[in-house]
Amino acid sequence: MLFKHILQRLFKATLTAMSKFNVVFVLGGPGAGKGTQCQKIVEEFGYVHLSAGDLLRAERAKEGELAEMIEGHIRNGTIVPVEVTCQLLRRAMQESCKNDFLIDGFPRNEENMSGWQKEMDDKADVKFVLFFDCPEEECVKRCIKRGLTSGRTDDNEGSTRKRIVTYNTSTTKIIDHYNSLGLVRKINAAQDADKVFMKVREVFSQR
Ligand code: UP5
Ligand code: MG
Repeated sequence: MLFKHILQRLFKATLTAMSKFNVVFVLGGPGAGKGTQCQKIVEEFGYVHLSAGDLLRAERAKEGELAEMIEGHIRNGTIVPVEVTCQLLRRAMQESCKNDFLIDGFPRNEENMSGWQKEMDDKADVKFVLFFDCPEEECVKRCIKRGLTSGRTDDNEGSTRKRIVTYNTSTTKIIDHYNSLGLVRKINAAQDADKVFMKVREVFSQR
């Protein structure tokens, strides 16, 4: 009887684990190289890349009722309410019909993290956090350079510096939190992109 009960519990736990999404959060300052490295991870390790920023920009482009609010936050480097971002992420995850996700640029603050936990803890397992560590001035330089061609309304010095303030005041706490759980894989992002990827590859190969 006890054996049957244990088997049933084991079966149920296995089914739950199998049906959950696997998530790697990808964090780092503006221009640290999150998107660049995610593309490489997709090519080599077959994850689905979901950039929270890209999803918000796509939502803004629809010019619906959220567009103005999203644009205000992007331009000021502040953070869109989690209900909006989390819903976009969840929808994209479910529509992809895949299981392994790189979630790039989220969670950025405590509200993001608690909103994610409330909505997604029973649907997704956060395997680890890939953290691209890049000096501020290098971040600014990269974003300004990209601004020459990107068309992004936040790729200018003023918006980039505001994004850095938000990153320093809000996002670093989230990285510290996951670090205290032993979940952060820190990569030096201030080197050539291929060299950065060599370190990223080591992290994913260990899995
Ligand atoms: N580059 C990349 N790697 C390089 C290297 N090793 N050496 C030299 N150059 C390198 O790279 C940036 C630029 O640097 C590119 O030109 C690249 O070629 C070059 P990229 O890979 O794009 O860096 P990334 O870290 O992705 O920078 P990004 O600007 O996208 O980061 P942000 O975090 O600022 O932007 P994001 O799109 O995630 O968010 C934008 C805004 O959306 C936020 O400020 C916020 O207002 C809002 N947002 C939310 O509110 N909530 C969210 O959950 C997410 C976003
Ligand atoms: Mg990006």
